[in-house]
Amino acid sequence: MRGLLITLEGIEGSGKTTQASLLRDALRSERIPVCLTREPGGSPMAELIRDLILTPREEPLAPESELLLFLAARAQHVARTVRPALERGEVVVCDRFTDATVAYQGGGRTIPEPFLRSLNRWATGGLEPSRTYLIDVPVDVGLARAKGRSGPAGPDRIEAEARGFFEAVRARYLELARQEPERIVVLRGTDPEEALAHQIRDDVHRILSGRTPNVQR
Ligand code: T5A
Repeated sequence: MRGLLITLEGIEGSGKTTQASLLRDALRSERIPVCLTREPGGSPMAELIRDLILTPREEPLAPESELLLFLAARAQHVARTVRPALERGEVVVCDRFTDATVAYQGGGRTIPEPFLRSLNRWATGGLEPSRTYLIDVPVDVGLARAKGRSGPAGPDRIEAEARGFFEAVRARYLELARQEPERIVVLRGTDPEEALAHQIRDDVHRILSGRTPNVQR
């Protein structure tokens, strides 16, 4: 595939969505074809699954069901949005992807990591990002920002988890970055938005000039 898959990860309120759209704007202004997308979601069907997962309801969602819904959304998103954009040669900027499952369902819900990795491979057909920016913030900072942003509907189903859940998610993200330092770049999410945007833009330019192909296993 000719395109490039870039993902942004981090706990709630880390600033992923802000950076994903700043990167999209920067690439667009340079006339580089770009597809900004997100998980869960990113295609009409996957957005419906997103709503199922995140909207708080009376019936609790079992962790196994939650995992399979994230994977169902991912398979649909990859098939309908990500692969077609990569085949058109676009830079795909994706707000969360496979690492989120390892961090949240692995770190947060304690589902074994090898099982999660195998499901991720199956759902994506082995597609992996060329670069991932992990925007790291202390849990208190992230949750305070997320709280400031959530509307009158209040927190979504996952945002309503206890603080310890997010500490475990953050720790697993940082562990992933230690395991894969060539792919995952850790950024300090308490830095100003513009400074972070610069670091990401410079790194993406380096990748585009070297054209690291997408990893396909
Ligand atoms: N999930 C997802 C799983 O459990 N498993 C999975 O496999 C997947 C794919 C999805 C939820 O699903 C879970 C993870 C999540 O719980 P989401 O749509 O990704 O949720 O939403 P959130 O992570 O909740 O996204 P947020 O919008 O809360 O956080 P962002 O995107 O990290 O933060 P952003 O950019 O919206 O910024 C939040 C606020 O902070 C400010 C912004 O202006 C905004 O007000 N901000 C900064 N302030 C100061 N300095 C900076 N550098 C700032 N950057 C942003």
